Amino acid sequence: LSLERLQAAGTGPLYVKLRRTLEEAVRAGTLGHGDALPPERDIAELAAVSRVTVRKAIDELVADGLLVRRHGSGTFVAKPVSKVEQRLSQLTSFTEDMARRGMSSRSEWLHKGIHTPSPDEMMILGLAAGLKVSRLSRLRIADDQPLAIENASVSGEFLPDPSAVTNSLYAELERLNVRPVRAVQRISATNMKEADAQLLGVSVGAAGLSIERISYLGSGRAVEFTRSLYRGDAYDFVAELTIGV
Ligand code: 16G
Repeated sequence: LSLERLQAAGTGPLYVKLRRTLEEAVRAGTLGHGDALPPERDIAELAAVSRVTVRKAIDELVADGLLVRRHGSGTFVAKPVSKVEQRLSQLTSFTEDMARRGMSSRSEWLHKGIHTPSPDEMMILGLAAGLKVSRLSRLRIADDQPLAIENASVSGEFLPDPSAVTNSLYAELERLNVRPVRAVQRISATNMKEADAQLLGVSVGAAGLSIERISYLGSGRAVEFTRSLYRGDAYDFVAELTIGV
């Protein structure tokens, strides 16, 4: 980043030239993926431009997804994410999905506990009065890339001890003979709020997919009610369609 670089960056307003210079630095590897950008004040001084110009150039690169702004820690070069393509017709677990792709998966636990159910959980899981619910919240990571935040609620009748789930929830449900065989999933668009963006390593306001899954046993009883937030830049959900009559 220097005055000379900026002058060599073609024509147009200063912030556009600065944006091009920063893009070029990432392309050339001078700024590596995950690297922190120098403070705006330093960039302004190096390139001999105003802080308003720096802010504008950075804002555009954040909107493009090349840079990520994290509150309290600065601006970073985004890590490119490899997209996951997931079929919408199969009831699989995250662990299985990733293993099938040859990727390693792990969870960073945010919460595991037994609770008195909320009215939503009570209704959706069809809980009898007095029954508890096991809640499991975690950040799901594949090949060191955070992909989703999942908040699962499972009827206490089927999963009395959430601490028994160390990695795969479905593997534990299978062991307990209550692995779901059918699920209904709802996907909607959302923008990331600060706390979630921080966990997923994306900018506040980045595109996300909010996914709700309710899964059932063969008997029709609901086992799991999971609300997840997936990175919009990391997932393609693919459904096969057949002609309807
Ligand atoms: C998937 C499911 C989630 C389920 C989890 C179990 C979606 C949107 N969600 O991530 O509902 O709880 O798999 O994964 O697909 P696990 O067995 O690896 O813990």
